[in-house]
Amino acid sequence: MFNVLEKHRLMMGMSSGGGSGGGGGMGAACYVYPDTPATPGIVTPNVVYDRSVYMNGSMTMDDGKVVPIWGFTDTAAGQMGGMDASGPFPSPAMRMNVGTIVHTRLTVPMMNGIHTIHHHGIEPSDHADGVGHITWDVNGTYTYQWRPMSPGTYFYHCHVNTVLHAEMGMYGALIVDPKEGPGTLLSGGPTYDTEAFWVVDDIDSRWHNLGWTAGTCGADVGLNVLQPDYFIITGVDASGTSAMNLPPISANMTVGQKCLGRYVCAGYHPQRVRIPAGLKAKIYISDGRALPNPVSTTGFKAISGERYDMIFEPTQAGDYVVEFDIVDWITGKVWGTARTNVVVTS
Ligand SMILES: [Cu+2]
Repeated sequence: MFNVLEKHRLMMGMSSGGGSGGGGGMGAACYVYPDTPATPGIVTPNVVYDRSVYMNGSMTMDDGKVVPIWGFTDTAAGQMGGMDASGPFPSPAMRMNVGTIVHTRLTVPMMNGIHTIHHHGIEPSDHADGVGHITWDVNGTYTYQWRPMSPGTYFYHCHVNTVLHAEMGMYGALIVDPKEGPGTLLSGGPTYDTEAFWVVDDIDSRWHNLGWTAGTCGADVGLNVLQPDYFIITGVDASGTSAMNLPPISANMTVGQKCLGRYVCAGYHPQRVRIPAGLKAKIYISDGRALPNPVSTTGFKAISGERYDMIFEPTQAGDYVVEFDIVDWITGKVWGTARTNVVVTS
């Protein structure tokens, strides 16, 4: 794990990778971050989300294995941040109506390295985008100012050493409602009665013992090889039955109601979604943009960061199991399947 000496080296702009005598990069900074500036053009927000970072979280899988997890805490709710702090997984959700002026205040404790918050799909101005290196990384406090303009399902995540930090669990839901608020998917309709939240992720537990700078100094730490051994939905091991009958991952509804499935592909391998025909699923929004014409579906393939908002209007009672195959991006092999269900009563 990251230690004080490494931190000092990083702050001094010295190489910390590969021990002594490694080839190349002698004296070159392998990870330098500028001071975070003041937020330009800052105005009074409608809503503020206070976030810090935890790096001592964990998730216990169905087989008893404990996998280290990092994420964001909601400090306004009293959740602490820090190297020794734990917190919720996934990170606390953000939810607001379109047009809301939002401030995300990220505070990274000194010894927690550096992190950012990228509001995926929102497309704010550069200085609010949270993409490390391209804008700036945060060690201290920075306020992201942004304003969502399209309803739908999004997510936020850390964008520092992204391949690792997102895998470690540094993400949370970001839901944008139309001006009517929750219960309406798009302004003017359609409406829905219940919601299911499916953040589907593949976990390679070997990666979860790496330090936060792993790979950033050029060392090969294996981040090009993802061999997932756990398959989760919204922070629950979903290889077996743990994610069944577990709202708000699964959903309960009656015939005549409408259920909204909010799906985020949060893994790295492509995912093949399989939806029972009896759910009569229709996709209304893809990646935060309303489709000109809703599309009926019994399944589709998604890749990292994609989101789909779909409404189910089943006409018959039943226990409908929805499955997500994790498909190797090169070989097409199925690494595993995550499952949950929508229970429809008459
Ligand atoms: Cu991070």
